[in-house]
Amino acid sequence: MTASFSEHGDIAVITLDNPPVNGLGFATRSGIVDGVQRALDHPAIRAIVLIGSGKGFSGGADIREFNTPKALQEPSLHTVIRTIESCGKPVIAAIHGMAMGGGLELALGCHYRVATPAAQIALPEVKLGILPGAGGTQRLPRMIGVQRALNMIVHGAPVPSEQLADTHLFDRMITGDLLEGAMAFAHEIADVRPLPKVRDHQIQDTDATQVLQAMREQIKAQAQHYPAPTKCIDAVEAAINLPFEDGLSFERELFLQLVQTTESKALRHSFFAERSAVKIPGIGPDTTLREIRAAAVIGAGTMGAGIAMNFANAGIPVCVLETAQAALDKGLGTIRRNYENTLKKGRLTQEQLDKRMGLISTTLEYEALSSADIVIEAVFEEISVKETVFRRLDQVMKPGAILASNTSTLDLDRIASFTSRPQDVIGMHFFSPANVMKLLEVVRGKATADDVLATVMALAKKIKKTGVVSGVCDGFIGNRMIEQYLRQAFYLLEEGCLPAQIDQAIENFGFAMGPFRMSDLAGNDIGWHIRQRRRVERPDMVYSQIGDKLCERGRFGQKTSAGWYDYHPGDRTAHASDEVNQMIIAHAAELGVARRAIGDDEIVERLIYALANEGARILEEGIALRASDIDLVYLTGYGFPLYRGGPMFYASCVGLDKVSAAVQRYASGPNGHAWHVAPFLQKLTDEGKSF
Ligand code: T1G
Repeated sequence: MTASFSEHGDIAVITLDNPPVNGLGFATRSGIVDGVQRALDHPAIRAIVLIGSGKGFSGGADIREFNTPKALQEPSLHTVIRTIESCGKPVIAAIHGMAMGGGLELALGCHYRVATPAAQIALPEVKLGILPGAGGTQRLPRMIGVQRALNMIVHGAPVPSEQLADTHLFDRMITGDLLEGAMAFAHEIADVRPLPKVRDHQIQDTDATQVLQAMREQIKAQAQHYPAPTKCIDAVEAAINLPFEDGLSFERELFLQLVQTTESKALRHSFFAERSAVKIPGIGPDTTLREIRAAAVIGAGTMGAGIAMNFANAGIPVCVLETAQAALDKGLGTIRRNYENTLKKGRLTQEQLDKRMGLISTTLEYEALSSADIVIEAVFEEISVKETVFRRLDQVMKPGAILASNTSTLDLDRIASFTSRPQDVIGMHFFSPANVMKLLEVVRGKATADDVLATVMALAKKIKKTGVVSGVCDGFIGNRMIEQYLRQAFYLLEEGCLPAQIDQAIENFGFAMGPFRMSDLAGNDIGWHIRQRRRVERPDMVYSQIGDKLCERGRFGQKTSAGWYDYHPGDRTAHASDEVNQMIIAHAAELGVARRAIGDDEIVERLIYALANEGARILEEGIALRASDIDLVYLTGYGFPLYRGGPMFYASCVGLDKVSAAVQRYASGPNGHAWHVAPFLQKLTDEGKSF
């Protein structure tokens, strides 16, 4: 049973015991109701304490049950709360660790609440695209006031229990043993009648209308793509204006609307995707990890400097090596400037800045790195340069040190072969700017040892990165897919579009940045070099020449104040370029292509299905462990809109039959040679499945 019953003299104790977070799944809900009934039937019992074992009180409803019959199977959370609230004996919620979502709503149904300090109190449902659906929007404002309740419900952020000690939410803060404190409190109130019910509290706030209006203003921007925040406000408004039961019904109605939305399903998908990514088949969570006490970075360029900051931010000493003092000074200057910008924004104190700078040392000598537990190479993307570096590292690094490469396109197995210890070699592909972008592709070589992989995945979490395991292939997961996306973008220019139209269509879809603004930011010459290499290595990968023509004019993007767009110095605003537009039209004429008007729908289909189709190949080759890992790469590294869940989730929502039919259609259209339905996509389509 995931909710146990025990008697301590005249006090009954119901203990939630459903690891890892006491999710209020069906069995737990049943256990609570049974426990309350047992306490009621037992004449000697005078009060009931409800307490959580393990991490905390409860992390809320069991999200895994959502959109399944179990979620609503009686006793529903509503029934549990009603049973407690109408119980003839006092029920005290004893909270430690966390009381979140349905967990907090369960506590709000109790007659009393006691808590230890530093317990995380939250109604985070809005972050899953829903709202508190078991009375939280009706009861919390009655306990802590409209403004504070609205902030917690609309933003979903946790508040430490001691910050709520001044409200009616907690009847007592317990600093000693929680269970003892709760039972002592139970004896004090055992005979108090009438039993206090949160629903009987009146909302006193005289400024409630202004507070609600101000919050509606505040969330206007996100309201366009996320329906939940607005409905959170509507539910709190009902708590102010409607009788309690009516407010409860209204909240329930809104919850049932939201839980069916694609946005909510996408947000829940992302929640679990982040937690699944750390699971590697065949490598258990009890794998012994290598100790990472000190790190080293080879290269103090943009990437190397950013990578070093990640370690300093996590409190790990890091030594940066360069070939010349000037390069070191420049790199350290970049790091200091980045920290000072954060300081100016008030997100860093001077003391923190000094501490972090103090953790970063520099050297010109490889020997100085020998005691580091991990070294990450971030030098020029040229295999001969990598070879020199890794042969040198193999000579100086201590046995057991992890040798990581930040390469984004080169063969990691080949890099590993430059050392005598390929089992210690791994890829850590950061995304620029490395100190900002959350995504870290962790590239597992053929020889990479399991404990090295597990260590780097744990290190990713420690340096606040979202680690996703990738196998070795050209472009790993993200860049391999983005290449098909860009191929389509170039072909669309030939066939009738202009950069601004394509970018606008993709930004309306929800990407932070369309392909051409993104390429101008990253540098068009990067893709240019890759295409030149590709022409030799992968003759099957035929591109439109339009991108090369752009680069032949030296239009590399923002760094040359001219790319697909024109830029004014010091201003990142992209201005449509007549020169480029004329170049595109002339290029199509040279090819004899009759340009045509192309709708935004086709633009979005061709770019996003190109991602999903290549993602299907990456799955069938085992480069990615699961489709949600691919989604995570796009959600955390490429600005894919969170409310659409990632390219694979989005394709599944559209329906793989529609996606594969569209791919077939494009395969018989202009530049159809670039389209081949991935066998795995076809297989899932034939079986009526999704990713
Ligand atoms: N349901 C199911 N599984 C959950 C879960 C939940 N609510 N919360 C966490 N897990 C799993 C998670 O997938 C992972 O599983 C493990 O627990 C540890 O999680 C009616 C309907 C509570 C702060 O949104 O914020 O109540 O990968 O790694 O870092 O209004 O989990 O190990 O197999 O995150 O210590 C509202 C979501 C639900 C809270 C703990 N509640 N969870 O953080 O551990 S909706 C939430 C969290 C609701 C009612 C509505 C965090 C945490 P695995 P973890 P952690």
